[in-house]
Amino acid sequence: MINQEQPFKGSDDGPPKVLIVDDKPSNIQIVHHIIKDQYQVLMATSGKRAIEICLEMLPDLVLMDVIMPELSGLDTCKLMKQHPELVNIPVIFITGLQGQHDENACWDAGGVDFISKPFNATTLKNRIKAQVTLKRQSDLLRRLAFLDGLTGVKNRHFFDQYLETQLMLARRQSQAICVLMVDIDYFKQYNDSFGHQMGDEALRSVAQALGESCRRPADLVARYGGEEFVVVLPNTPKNGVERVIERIQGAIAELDIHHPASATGILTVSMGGMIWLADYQSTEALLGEADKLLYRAKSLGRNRACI
Ligand code: GH3
Ligand code: MG
Ligand code: MG
Ligand code: MG
Repeated sequence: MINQEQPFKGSDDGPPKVLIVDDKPSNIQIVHHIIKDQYQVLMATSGKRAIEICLEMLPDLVLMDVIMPELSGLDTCKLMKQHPELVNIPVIFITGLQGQHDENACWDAGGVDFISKPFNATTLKNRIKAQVTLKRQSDLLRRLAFLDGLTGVKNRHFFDQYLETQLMLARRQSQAICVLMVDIDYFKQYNDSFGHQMGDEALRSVAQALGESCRRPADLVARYGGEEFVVVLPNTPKNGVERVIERIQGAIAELDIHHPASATGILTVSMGGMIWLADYQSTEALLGEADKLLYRAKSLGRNRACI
């Protein structure tokens, strides 16, 4: 399961964020003192609070005490591994427990490393560094794997997973969800008139205009293929969809891309938007309906939206 950006969120600007979780504040202070110069340090004295901070701050690493009242470190880690947004955050256990059985329990809970107390500060720093480096590299790869190279918006692969997740959420919460197909009008002729490089430039501009028109964190713009984009608007009823469509049309008009084959003289798009309220079926069915509506917008003369 994924969430736009989200498993892929986790910014790499600024020093990496490390969350220290321990029910004893004095233990937190010891580790804090060792790592505070290299990392942005976050702290939690309970498993519950740790999860809240993880969701809010998306740390690059968690240093987790094992024995804590209420939610243990092991259970906190297990909860993180079940959470789509937190599953990729590595957890290193730091504990006074020594037995093989205790170590195994940490691996089983989903930990990536296990450090016994008392620990050597240099070893601790290096083991943290190894995991944080790995995390940043895999974040980067995940981001690249889900981006369209030409336009910089998300690619089809990401869209497929995102739509699946959002449909599930919408179904569970009985919310409306809209999928909007956006296709550039007479784009073959645009390429024929101005060449592929200008065509690519126009695709990038359209992608940017779409991104600026979809403002909620859960809204997604992706390149579906060729000169076709797709927009997902979770929890958006019809009037909200109409507003987004108007913004898209405004933003594309504002690009003011000269296009002789277009009736208006500038590049335009046609859109087909399918809104589902309760009768959710498959993602394929939803896309099929949106595609039919796009086709209708084309046959009615282009530069319009059918929803
Ligand atoms: P319609 O208004 O019916 O959508 O007509 P159209 O010409 O836009 O549609 P058609 O499907 O006939 O052609 C799509 C064109 O989009 C074909 C190709 O020239 C162009 N295209 C697709 N992908 C790319 C790309 O990555 N870069 C460039 N420059 N052009 C592309
Ligand atoms: Mg403890
Ligand atoms: Mg087209
Ligand atoms: Mg097309």
